[in-house]
Amino acid sequence: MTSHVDTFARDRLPPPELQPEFLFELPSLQFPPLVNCAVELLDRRVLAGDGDRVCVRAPGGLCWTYRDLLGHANRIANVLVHELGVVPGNRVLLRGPNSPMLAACWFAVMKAGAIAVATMPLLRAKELGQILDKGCVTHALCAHALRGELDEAVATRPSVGQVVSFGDPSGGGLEAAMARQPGEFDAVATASDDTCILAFTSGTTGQPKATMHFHRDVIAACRCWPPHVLRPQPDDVFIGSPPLAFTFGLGGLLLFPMSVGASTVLLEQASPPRLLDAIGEFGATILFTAPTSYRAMAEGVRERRLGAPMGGPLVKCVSAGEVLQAATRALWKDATGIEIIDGIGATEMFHIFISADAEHARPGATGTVVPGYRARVVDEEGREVPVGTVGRLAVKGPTGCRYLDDSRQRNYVGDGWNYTGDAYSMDADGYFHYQSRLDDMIVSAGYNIGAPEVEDALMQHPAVAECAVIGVPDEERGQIVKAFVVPRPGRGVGELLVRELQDFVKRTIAPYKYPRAVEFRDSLPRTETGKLQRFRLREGKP
Ligand code: 3UK
Repeated sequence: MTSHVDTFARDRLPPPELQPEFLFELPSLQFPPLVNCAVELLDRRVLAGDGDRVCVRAPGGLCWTYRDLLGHANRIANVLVHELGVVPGNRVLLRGPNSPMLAACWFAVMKAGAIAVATMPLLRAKELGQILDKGCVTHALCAHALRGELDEAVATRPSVGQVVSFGDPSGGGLEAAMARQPGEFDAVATASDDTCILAFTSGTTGQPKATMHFHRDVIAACRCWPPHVLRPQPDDVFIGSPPLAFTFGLGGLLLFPMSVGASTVLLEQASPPRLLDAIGEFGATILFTAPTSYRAMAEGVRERRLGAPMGGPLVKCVSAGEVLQAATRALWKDATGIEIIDGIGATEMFHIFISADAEHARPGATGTVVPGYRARVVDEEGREVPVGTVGRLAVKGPTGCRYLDDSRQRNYVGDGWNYTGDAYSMDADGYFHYQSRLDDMIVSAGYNIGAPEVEDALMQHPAVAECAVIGVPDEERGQIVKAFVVPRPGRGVGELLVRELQDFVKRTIAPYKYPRAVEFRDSLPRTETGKLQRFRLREGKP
């Protein structure tokens, strides 16, 4: 059963034997054959009498209730179907910084039974072109200010039908079309296993992969980690930095707040100083951002009294996307009094599957498996390893990896398990301890050394603002540990500091892990989602 007239996505699902096993053991994960995630999150909220509650806010005074968001989404859905000819199953590219209009576009695509292909604002024509091709995109809705790179990519691709702008100061484009349309739209009765988003992996290497997620996956994500770990309340105010094009941001800043009738603040600009300002201005209670951003914000936070222990309303802080070093957790707690909720998620899994709330957080561990999921650590042959042993992380749950038409499906899924590519160990209490990406494991003179462990040690030194560790080829040892260090402002760099850092690491962790090479840098290469690109350092690129 499907609502899709355009069967592009269904025709490109991985074959059944290469799909992971899906688990629906929780009572809240029993899905009927027909489900539309927008109806669940938006229409039902208004029908249930919450239409006047604040849903989305943005700087400049913009404030939409759930009823407002539904009305805007309905008008856009009418534009898509009646003016742009979108049929269920078409791929609609979305491009814009986080904003209420982008959220309305996302819900419109869901209600029309189409497939949203949200893209990171920083992408250039070349990367957008890869996405247009891979997703065989048929239509696009794009923030006026970001048209340039998209137009360049579309110019050589006649298969992309219309591109419509929103936020055009001349008042034309999508808003004008919306004004011609009614504010009611009956959502397409999508199958629970109709694909509704293509999420491209933020990937630190190689050709982009498109992961496919169904309507039921979106709802499943809302019913696992949020109620069991985050436990948000209807009066919470969510805020944060990850783009809605990143499933971390889509869940944390749009779906999860709406799943409890809370409100969310969408910021076009969420650099650490702006995010700090906005937390205060909007009285945010729940924050989503990445470890680097917590480190940067910790500096400027003290005088602002943001966290509850300091008299501010902020109570919950979520970190994901990259390992949260014990040093960063301590820095943030020191500055705000708040214990960070760490969680590992992946685009392939949609959202977080191992995590711990503030009460159960343990420095140096990501957490325990989220209800609805199973996780284990296995060896090369897929056999579970003993407690305390490092191996490959394998997970399964209600969501899982489906790459669109991609031979790399075999690398991520085996025997029904999803392999995230991370080296982890599990302790006797069931806490999972991140070691490194499997390909960031350094083997030096026969020792296995996880890059993040050395980074964590370095980060505890007062002269270090940021750092990255890689293995570089070495005749004698196979590889040696090399550290790239961004010094704190005002720190003189030179041989003396190199020696000091090396001795410091030797005293902090096992001495054989110390960086034999140290190079100072002004900054480190990162993806738009804040992930360190160690491969770029390995390639010797700046
Ligand atoms: C790494 C972490 C240690 C890990 C994501 C939350 O990051 C997300 O998705 P991506 O596809 O990357 C997945 C990979 O990132 N990672 C993420 N979180 C942590 N490593 N500790 C963490 N807390 O290597 C993982 O395999 O970009 C995160 C929700 C949704 C997401 N898409």
